[in-house]
Amino acid sequence: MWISFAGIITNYKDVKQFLVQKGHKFRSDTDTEIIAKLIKHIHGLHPNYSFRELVEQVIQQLEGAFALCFKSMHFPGEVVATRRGSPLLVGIKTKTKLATDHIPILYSKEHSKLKDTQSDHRPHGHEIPAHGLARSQSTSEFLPQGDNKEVEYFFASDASAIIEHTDRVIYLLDDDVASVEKEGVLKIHRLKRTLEDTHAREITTLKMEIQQIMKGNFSSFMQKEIFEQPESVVTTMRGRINFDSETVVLGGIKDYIGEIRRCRRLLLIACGTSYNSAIATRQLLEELTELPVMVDLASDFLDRNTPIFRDDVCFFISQSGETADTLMALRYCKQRGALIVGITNTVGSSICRESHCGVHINAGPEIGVASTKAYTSQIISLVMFALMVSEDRISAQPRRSEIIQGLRNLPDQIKEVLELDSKIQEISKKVFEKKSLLVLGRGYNYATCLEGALKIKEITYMHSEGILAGELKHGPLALVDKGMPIIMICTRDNVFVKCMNALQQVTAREGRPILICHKNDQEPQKYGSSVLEVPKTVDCLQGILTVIPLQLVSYHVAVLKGCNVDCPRNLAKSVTVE
Ligand code: UD2
Ligand code: MG
Repeated sequence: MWISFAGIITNYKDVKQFLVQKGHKFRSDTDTEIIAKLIKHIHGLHPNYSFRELVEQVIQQLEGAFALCFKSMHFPGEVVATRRGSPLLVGIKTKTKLATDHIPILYSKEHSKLKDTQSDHRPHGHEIPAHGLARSQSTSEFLPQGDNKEVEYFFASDASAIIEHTDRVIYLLDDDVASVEKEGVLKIHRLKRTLEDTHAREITTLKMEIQQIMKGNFSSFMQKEIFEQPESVVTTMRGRINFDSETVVLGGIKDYIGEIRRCRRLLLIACGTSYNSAIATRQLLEELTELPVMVDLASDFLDRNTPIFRDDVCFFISQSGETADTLMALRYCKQRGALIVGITNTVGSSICRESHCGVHINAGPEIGVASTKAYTSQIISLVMFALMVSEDRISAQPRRSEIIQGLRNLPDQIKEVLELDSKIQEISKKVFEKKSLLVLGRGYNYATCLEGALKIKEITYMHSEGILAGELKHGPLALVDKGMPIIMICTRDNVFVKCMNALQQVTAREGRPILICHKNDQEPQKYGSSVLEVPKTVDCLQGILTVIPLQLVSYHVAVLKGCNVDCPRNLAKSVTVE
C-alpha cells in the first residue's frame, strides 16, 4: 500500500485502538500508518470491494482534515484520491483535446458501516437518500478525442505543483472520491447526494503563469508570505501539539530526548534571520531546560575554533537547510562527537540529511528572499522543543500550560496584527525618505529589533539598527535627536519598567518614537508619535506578534522606494557559496 497524506486525523487514537483490538501491529506513531492498516483491515473483511469502495469505507471512519492518495499492489494501475478540509486537485494531461469540459459525479450506494466503531461524526449537508438517484452515466466521453488516447493524471494540493505539466485541472470538493481505473478512466464518486451538490466537476483551464498562480492576489511573494502566517504557524504545530491534553511531541526528536536532557549545554548556531530566531527563544530554552544555552553566528563560531564536546547538543537552524556557514559549523561539531539537531524548512536538504535528528518547521515553501514566515515558524519549533524537554518537570507545568494556550490563540492574534497593514502603510510614508531607522527594545523583544532592522536593511537598503534598550546609554543614545526615526517596542513583560525608562530617555532628547505596544495600554502610548497596538500573549511568544508590524514596515518602505521586494540587490535566497 502506498499512501500520500496531508493533514491531520483527529480520531487517530480511537481508530488505532480499534485496529489494535483487531490484532493489527503498528510500527510507527503516524497518522499515515493507521490509514494504511485501516484499509487493509477493511480489505480483509470485504475482499470483493473495489479499490474505490475500500477508500470510501476508510474515509467514513476518519475525522479531521486531510487529503489522501492511495495506490496498492492489489489494484495495479489504479489510483484513488479523496479530500476533506485539505485542498486536492487532479491535473489532466493529454496529447489531444478532451471531449468535454466536465466530469459527471457518480453516487455510490451506501455500504453498511464498520461494526465496532463509532458512528460517523462527519458534518453533514442536507442529505437526501441516494437510492434511486444514483446515475449510471458513463464518463468515457471525457477521454481524449482523436488517435492518441494517452492520458496522465497528477494529484496535488496546489496548482503550482503541477502547472509545469498541465494547465487543466479539476478541483475536488470535500468527500469527493476520484479514482483512476483500468484503461485510464477517471471517475468522481460521492457517497451521498446532497441538495446543494452540483452534479459535475468542471475541468478548469489555468490561465495564469506559474509565478502568478503562486503569488495569488499579492504583489510579491514576501507580502504573500507575511499574510500567510496565520496558516503557516498552524502547519508548524499541526500533529505536534495536543491543546487539550497539553502535550507536545516532535516526532523527529522524541527518540533523542533522554540524551538531550542529559547534555552539558545547548548550542544554537545559525546565520541571519535564523540566528535571530535563536535569540528569540534563548531565554525560554534556559528557563525550561535549565541548561546553559549558547547562541552563535555560524561564521563567528567557525572563526573562533570553539571547543565542542561529546555531551554538547548543537542546533543548526536554516530555512533552506543549505546555508554554507551553518553547514560547515555542523560538520565541525559532528566531527567532535556532539549530537546534531537540525531545524529546517526543506525536507531532504543537506542540514536535514547530515543532522542526527531534527524538526521540519513545515512553514511551506518560502520564495521571497527576505525570510518572514520561516522566522515565526522557527520560533514556534524551538518553543515546542522547550515544551517537550520540560514535560517531566512538575514545577514547570503552569508555565507550560500558559505557553500552550498562548500558541493556541496565536493564529487569531496574528490575523489581528495583520489588520494594521493600512496603518503601517501610512506610517511607512513618513519614514521611507529618511536615511536611517533605529529599532529599540529589550528582553523577549530584542530579537524582534534585530530581525526588524535586518528586514529593513535587506529590502529597503536603508540603514537600520536593532538596539538593545539596555545598551542605549552606553553609546547609541548619542544618535537620538528629533530628526532620528525610531521604532520602539514596549510590551507589558518583566522588562516593561526598564523599557519605559529608555522611552523617557529618548523623548527627553526630543525623539518621537513610533511605538509597538499592547492594545489599550495608555502608559507608553502618550510618548509615541504614532502607535501600533498588538494583542497581548505570553512573554515568550510576544516576539511573533511584534515582528509582524516590522515585516510590514520593511515591505511598505521597499515598495515606496521602488525596490524589488522579492529579489533585493546583492542577496540570494540561500547562501550556499563561501
Ligand atoms: C513526520 C513526517 C510527516 C508526517 C508525520 C506524522 C516527513 C518529512 N515528516 O513528521 O510528513 O507523516 O511524521 O507523524 O516525512 N530531521 C533531521 N534533520 C532536520 C529535520 C528533520 O534529521 O533538520 C529528521 C527527523 O529527526 C525525523 C525526520 O527528519 O527523523 C522527519 O522530521 P519531521 O520534523 O518532519 O518529523 P515529524 O514526525 O514531525
Ligand atoms: Mg537527519
